[in-house]
Amino acid sequence: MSTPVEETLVLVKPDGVARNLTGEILRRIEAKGYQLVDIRLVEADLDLLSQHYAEHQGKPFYEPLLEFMQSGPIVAIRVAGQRVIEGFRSLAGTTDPTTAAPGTIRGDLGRDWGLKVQQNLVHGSDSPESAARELALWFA
Ligand code: RTP
Ligand code: MG
Repeated sequence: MSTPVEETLVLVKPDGVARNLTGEILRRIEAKGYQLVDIRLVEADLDLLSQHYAEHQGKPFYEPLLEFMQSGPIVAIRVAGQRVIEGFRSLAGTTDPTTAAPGTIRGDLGRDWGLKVQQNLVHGSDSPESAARELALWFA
């Protein structure tokens, strides 16, 4: 039995775009062997972001998170491959960039900037259900 190809949504968040790390992040995705299927530069509005982050509504970091995600352009990427959803989460590293493992995107390239929200360079869908929902939002 073969492993089916799946798709995930990767976002290079405004901090990653502003720091000119989009190429480095794409390089890591391609070097891992995943396929770039579609890519676009997006200025996300409140409507898109509140749908994207619906699960976090009411949490203390929710408002700063939406503000941060509106602070500049985002690169949205549709990425395909076998087990790419968990594979990209592994490439990204854990949420807090200060302690994310070296070798990961967040661990190698991210840090705490003393701001109200973790600016951690990338987003990756966390399940097949999230991936389908988020890809429909960002690639409508
Ligand atoms: P993402 O959804 O962006 O891929 O990140 P994640 O699964 O690792 O983290 P999640 O828990 O879904 O949180 C979404 C984003 O909110 C920001 N955050 N800041 N305490 C904080 O300052 C804090 N907690 C979460 C991060 O940007 C995180 O990626
Ligand atoms: Mg998440």
